[in-house]
Amino acid sequence: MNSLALINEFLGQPPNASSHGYQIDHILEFCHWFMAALFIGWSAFFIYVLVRFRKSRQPAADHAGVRSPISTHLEFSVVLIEAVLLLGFAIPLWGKRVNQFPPGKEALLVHVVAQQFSFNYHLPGADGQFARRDVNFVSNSNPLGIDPNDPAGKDDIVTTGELHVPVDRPVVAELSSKDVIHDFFISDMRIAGDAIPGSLIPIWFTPVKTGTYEVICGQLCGLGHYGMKGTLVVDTPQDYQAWLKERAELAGTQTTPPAPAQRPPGEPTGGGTPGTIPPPGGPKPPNADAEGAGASPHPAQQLQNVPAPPASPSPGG
Ligand SMILES: [Cu+2]
Repeated sequence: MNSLALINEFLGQPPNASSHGYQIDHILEFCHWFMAALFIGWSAFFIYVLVRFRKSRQPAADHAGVRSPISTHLEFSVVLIEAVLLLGFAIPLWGKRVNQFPPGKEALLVHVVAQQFSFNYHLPGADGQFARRDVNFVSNSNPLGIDPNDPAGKDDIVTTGELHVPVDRPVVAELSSKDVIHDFFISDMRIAGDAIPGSLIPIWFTPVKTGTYEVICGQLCGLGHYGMKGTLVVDTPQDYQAWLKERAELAGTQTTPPAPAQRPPGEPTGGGTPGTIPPPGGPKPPNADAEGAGASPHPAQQLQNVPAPPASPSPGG
């Protein structure tokens, strides 16, 4: 890091790895030096006043007060410097971040869907088309609710926790949330954005250094917030293509239906996707009653090790 970033480094700011980050670092660094100067100035003035107006030297209060215009000038220059910081640097930088998105073809678009307590990533795959998502399709094996009938979804890539992006290419991350407000924060990229249920909030950055970076949640979102971490891997273009290929192959194997999950003894082995619960009042999976009554031992038998009752009535009659 350059010699102008002493305070940022001292405060634990990791080295910048994005194309716009140095501008943020300059503002941060300047603000810290400016605040340090103000702190030293005001502290010195405070000590001077304590000594200068001590009781032994100034037994009676002076009701006229200060007549010198110096304090007005000092106050005015502080306001001026702050206005220049805000109007000259902070607002234009912010304006650039929210108004000048990279053109669609150039950028890599990824949907970031936050949930308690992880980040899911949805990439469009080779066809560049995102599949439709619907909350009704959400299950343990389909965390984003991707429509299985949408042909655009055949090559889509969904990952949880780890996202790969190529170096030197703008990334547009469209943020949303499945439950509460989270915040997608990558301090090495100098980027953060709230993920709010019901909203799609785009943010963008261009990674300029390959490496592995930490993604954290920047909003207190529940008991597991502290553990809501992910990884951003910035690859060379070759490594990125290899990762895409690997994910596509993995997705291909995942399209075959998973084997039924082993259920704890005594739990009904109904139809439907493992790990999903049929909605209350919805149609019962076939044979749920019969299997529930026949397959699991009678509760009395489990507890007291006595023979099962001779005939439990079958549901049909
Ligand atoms: Cu969170």
